[in-house]
Amino acid sequence: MGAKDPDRFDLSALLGRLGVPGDALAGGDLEVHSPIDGSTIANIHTHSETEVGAAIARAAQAFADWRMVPGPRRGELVRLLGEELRAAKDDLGRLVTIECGKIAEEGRGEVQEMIDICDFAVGLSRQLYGLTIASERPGHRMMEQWHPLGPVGVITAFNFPVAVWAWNAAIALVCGDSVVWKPSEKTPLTALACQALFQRAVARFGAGAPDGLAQVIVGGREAGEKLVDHPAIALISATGSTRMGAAVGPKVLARHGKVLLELGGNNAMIVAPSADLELALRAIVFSAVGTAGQRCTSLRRLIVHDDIYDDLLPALKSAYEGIRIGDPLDSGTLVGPLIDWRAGDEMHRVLGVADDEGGTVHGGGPVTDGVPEGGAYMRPAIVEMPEQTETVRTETFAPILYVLRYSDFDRAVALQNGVPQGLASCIFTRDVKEAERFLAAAGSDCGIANVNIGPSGAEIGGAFGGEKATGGGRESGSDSWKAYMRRQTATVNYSDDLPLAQGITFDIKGD
Ligand code: UN1
Repeated sequence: MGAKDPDRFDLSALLGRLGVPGDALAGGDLEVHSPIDGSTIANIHTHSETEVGAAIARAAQAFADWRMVPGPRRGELVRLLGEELRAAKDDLGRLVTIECGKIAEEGRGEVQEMIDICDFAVGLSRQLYGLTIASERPGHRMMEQWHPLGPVGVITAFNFPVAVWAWNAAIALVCGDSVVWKPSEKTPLTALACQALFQRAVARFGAGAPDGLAQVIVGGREAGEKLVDHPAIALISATGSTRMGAAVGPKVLARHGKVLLELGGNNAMIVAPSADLELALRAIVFSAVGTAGQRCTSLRRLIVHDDIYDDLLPALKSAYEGIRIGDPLDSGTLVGPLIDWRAGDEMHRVLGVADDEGGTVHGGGPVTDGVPEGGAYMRPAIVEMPEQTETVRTETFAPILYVLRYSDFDRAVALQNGVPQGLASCIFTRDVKEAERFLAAAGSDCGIANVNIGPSGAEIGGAFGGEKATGGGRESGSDSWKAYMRRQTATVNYSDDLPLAQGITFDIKGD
């Protein structure tokens, strides 16, 4: 596979425009592959344990300076980063496609998500509001204020190789924190490109952005562990599998660090009898096969009412047959490759298990015609299941959509909630009562619940994350910034007395 023309993606020119020096691509110990054809596109240097330790020390030093820079001034650096991203949108989007295999439109969309979070963070840099709280004591003022937290360790997955860093970094930087980023071993080039764009923003910012404010460490599990275990890292924000989260969470908590976990999803859509089936169909296809089913928000379970099952299923199957699978760089392709053949083989294995459990599998095999040789191109699968089996309850990072039937609304909600994960959920209905019940306390138990919108493709303005095995963390919009700061309750006594709370008398003179 490595014998293919190494420059057919014009990678060195592309990386050059993004500011990554050509010598970063060769001579290193980490082979980077393009999922498009499985070929080796770079051999980059991984950081040793000592180098990771040095990066953390630099981040701690940078934090000590950066926390003293006023919030709006910190926002200016993020504004400049947003400008760099705007200028580099097409190039960085293309690199995302080459390195993680998502289609060109989605590669650019991911960069747009980065630009959006920068804009959000710039506004936020003037709105890191605290509270004034009524004190029970006369002549006292009580308040809550927010201070920078410390160096933040960001661990990201291959499927959103750049946007998830931006959600964390843009917010952490305006909050006064430094950032050390460990990207997926499968997507280090996009991380180097982000780092180069960040350095351009720093150069334009002028004095005041300390060395080591945002850094990338390239490496495997050990590099991540060093970050997770290091007492100087105040917050670990980790995106990945539920298994990874179960390992990382307790380790960070054991050293009394903070965690923000963004783990697996097993997202469902309920299609009610009153649904606009045309809209539902479009939403199903985008969220189930988009990004080749490799979003944590991908639609994995479809819960369809008996009355419309025989209308929806044939339409869905025929929509799947028309989906263009191919080179993600070609416009018109809707489904690109899976990240690698390991993922392709796993999809194949899981479909076999679903079949054994009584499922009827439509599609799902490898695609060999009209796709670049060497990539893991798989036909998205629809699997009609008799019940919500263990396989359905497990997240497989591939385009597999399980279909279940229901006749009673409460049963549909029970199915939707009846999995370990709790990320994204949705209902298609025109019945206001059903929509409201879905959003009520006894409705969806997920961090994201939508009506007449699919589960994926969230806007950055909302808090992103989920409950249960999804990890409970929230990042991106709303008040997620609070995870990146430390809260301080401060009470000031401006009276001539020392009244105690709860009316306690404690007279040291004894009279
Ligand atoms: C992820 O898959 O890790 O809502 C994040 C979405 C995207 C983010 C997905 N904005 O699908």
